Amino acid sequence: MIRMFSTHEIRPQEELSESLWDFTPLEGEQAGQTRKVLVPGCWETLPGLRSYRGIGRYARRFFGGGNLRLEFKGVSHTAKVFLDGEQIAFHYNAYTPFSAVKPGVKEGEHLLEVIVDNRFTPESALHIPNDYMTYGGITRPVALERVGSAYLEWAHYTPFFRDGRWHCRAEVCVKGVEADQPADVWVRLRGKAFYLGAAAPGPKEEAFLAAELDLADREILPWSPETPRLYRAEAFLMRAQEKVDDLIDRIGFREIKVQGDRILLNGEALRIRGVCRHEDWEASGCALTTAQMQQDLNLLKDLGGNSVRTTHYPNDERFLDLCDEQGILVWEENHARGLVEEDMRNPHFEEQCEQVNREMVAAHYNHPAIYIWGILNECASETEYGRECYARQLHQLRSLDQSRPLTFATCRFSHDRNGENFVLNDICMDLPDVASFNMYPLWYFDCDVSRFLEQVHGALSQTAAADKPFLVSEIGAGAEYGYHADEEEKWSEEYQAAALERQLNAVLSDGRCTGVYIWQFADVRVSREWFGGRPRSHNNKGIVDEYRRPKLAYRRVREIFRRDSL
Ligand code: ADA
Repeated sequence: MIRMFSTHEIRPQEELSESLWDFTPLEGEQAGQTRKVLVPGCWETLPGLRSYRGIGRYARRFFGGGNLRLEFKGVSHTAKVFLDGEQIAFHYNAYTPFSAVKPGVKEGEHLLEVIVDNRFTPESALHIPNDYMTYGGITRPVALERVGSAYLEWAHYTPFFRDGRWHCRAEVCVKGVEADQPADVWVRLRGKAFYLGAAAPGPKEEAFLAAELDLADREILPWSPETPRLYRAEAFLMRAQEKVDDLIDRIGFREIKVQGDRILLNGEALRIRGVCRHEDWEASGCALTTAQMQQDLNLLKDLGGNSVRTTHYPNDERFLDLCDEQGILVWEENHARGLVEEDMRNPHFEEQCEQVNREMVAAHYNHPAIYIWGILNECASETEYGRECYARQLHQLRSLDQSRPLTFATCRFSHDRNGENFVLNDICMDLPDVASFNMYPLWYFDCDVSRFLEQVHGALSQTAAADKPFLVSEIGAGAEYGYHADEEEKWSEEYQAAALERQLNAVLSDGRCTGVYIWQFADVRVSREWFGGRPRSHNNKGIVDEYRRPKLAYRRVREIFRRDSL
């Protein structure tokens, strides 16, 4: 399944995933040995390859012809795509989609090959050894499409409320494949068709059209977490009175605004009870099935939670679709975790971040569930060079999307071992719309949580973020599933449950706080190469383990979140 709904009725689309491909590791003990594997998937789930970091070749045949467009929703982490032996695409980064078009392909059987690389090399600035796994493989769906002389690359919809009613601005990108007569560009929303104009982009060129859609005579129900109403929005191209291409999406009418220290959704202040979540399950690596995604959301809802932070990268679109449908608010962030200045000075860093930001917004713009974009989790926001990077990326995101606030999760502060004498070292607090802090009182240091929050607020009040909304973007403690001991003993389920109880009670009773994200939802594998490693090679701060078995903390969080939601 590529999305939770069909994105085309006119453009022929076939899913090439949910099928067997030939997979061959090209290095290591199994080099050259080919076997059948299911795509999407991670090679770490295959016997003998649990720790394989290297290059692999995926191949399958398909029938087709004409102007072919291949869309990969995610390959981890570098992909070279070959059609009948000719390279047609190169893409870096596991977490954003990419596509390739090959015009004039002869009807018949063709060979598609993808060379996938998950090694940590100097060319890779964002995938580095880290506190989560960079898996290997074609980890998200693959679609094969047939397009005409031009096709719809994307269509973005921005709902806004003005003069007592809903409006929507549509912006469409048409991409050219072959020279042709202009095509008429239309959008249909709430049963009304709107003409945007004619487009005739040359081969590989793009044409942009935009219009404000007058919906005055249509009933529009807003999208909210309680009533997540979605409407179908259909962009299409016409030639000689005939539809020749289409792109279907779903939108929700809602506006996000920052007012004083609150984040408002359609005028109502948000209260976040969230979890930080990696795309990671023991049996699947990062290539989750739709059922696993929904299982995570079932647990979140059972907890009384209302939000997910997509730590630390853009997520699979099916997951975002599920959040749209169920009113789960999403903090989606670009891909970067814990980079110090030296990492950020990697000559590829800037260009690779710029690309993730661009691809993330282009692909996920229409999801009403996404209420905020985040960048650069715990990177060097305490240095002048880091500040330049933060400023540049926030500027880029603002130019791509003016409809959502921006934030980043910082940990650039220092304090004593007991959490006293807090000093804020972050020099970027003037840049985001929302100030977000990752903090670990009762885990990495011992301190009364409310006392620690007081110190954070005290330091923030001296900065340009004094009156901005404030989020605790991470808080939590570790526990090994099944390890029971005294409540005072770290790594026991008892300790984690008691720590989270104290942490959450303090944060949720702090009137200045818009909400909290627990670090983290589930235990995840960490890359072996990441400095000292972690017990079991997992980050064990999940309130469920990697099989989704609840720890004691789960029940405690459930009581607190449920009480808070009343
Ligand atoms: C950081 C980081 C997370 C994780 C966490 C931890 O705040 O953002 O990715 O590493 O710490 O478990 O220490």
